[in-house]
Amino acid sequence: MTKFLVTGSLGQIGTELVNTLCDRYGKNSVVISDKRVKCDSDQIGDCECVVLDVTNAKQLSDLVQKQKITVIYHLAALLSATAENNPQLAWDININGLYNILEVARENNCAVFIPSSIGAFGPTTPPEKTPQDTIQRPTTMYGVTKVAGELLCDYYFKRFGVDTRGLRYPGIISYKTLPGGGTTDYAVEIYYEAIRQKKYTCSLRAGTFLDMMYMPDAIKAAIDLMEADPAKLIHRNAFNVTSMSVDPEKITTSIKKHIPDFTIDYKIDPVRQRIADSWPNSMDDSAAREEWGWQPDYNLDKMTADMLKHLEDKLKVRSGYNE
Ligand code: AKB
Repeated sequence: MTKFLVTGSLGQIGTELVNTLCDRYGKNSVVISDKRVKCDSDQIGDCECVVLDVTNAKQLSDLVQKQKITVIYHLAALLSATAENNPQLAWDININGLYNILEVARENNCAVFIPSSIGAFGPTTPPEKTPQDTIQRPTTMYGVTKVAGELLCDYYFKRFGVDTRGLRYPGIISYKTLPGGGTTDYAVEIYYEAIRQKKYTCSLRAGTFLDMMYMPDAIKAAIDLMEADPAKLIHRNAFNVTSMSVDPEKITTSIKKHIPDFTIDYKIDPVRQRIADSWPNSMDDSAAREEWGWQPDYNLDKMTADMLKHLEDKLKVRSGYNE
């Protein structure tokens, strides 16, 4: 029987992935874990939930053996801006945590899903339509951990046969759980503030183009990759995947179609701007399309309409929003 362990389950992607896995495979097939305790939150349904610190190798190994885990979705990690403010902690969680996951997978024959990021690229990477295989010299600790993680996953597959698979996620936009400490967080906050105040002060400059993706596509990509025929996977780890390349002005234009008096102004966060300037403007995700059939369901306008509809319900504020 396939039994899933999700680490970092209370994070932005984790809260939505666990619900999808529970619906798809049954709640007895999914073990939800997070370093933070509050696992009985209604965000994560009624799947079994345990406290797990991925930097604690023994705690992790005991859990995997006791629960007879066969597939690990390893989401526990620090995001880019937080990692830049605490690089030592970022190395510990993002690299030592991943190493523990790969070791436990090797010892117990588990498959592993690992999210990499557009942060694995740097200022010398070709910024437009960034190829799957290209220069990766990131200038942030987050990026260093992502590139090292991609290489470590390739190594565990080639050397030990561990079934590692992964995606280079762009910024993920969602209405259920807020991201924490990322460079692309503005692209979530802007929708909340559009509903709450009809105005938003953005931490990144107009014209800062980055790849983004709506959460349903991010979840679909992870599950499709893990279910893909391994014989067709040439890359396995760190597939470029994207749905749209946008800047704050493009998102503003899309929001204004529903909330015409929405306005944006700018107060630049130098740490986030420096990170964003070192990342690609847009990625080429043709390898993912060719090797396992990746295709997004949402473009910017479709995502905007769905985000605003759900946030209107969630925040219960009347905004004069046009359906
Ligand atoms: C971040 O901004 O740190 C993340 C990412 C793109 O990896 N959302």
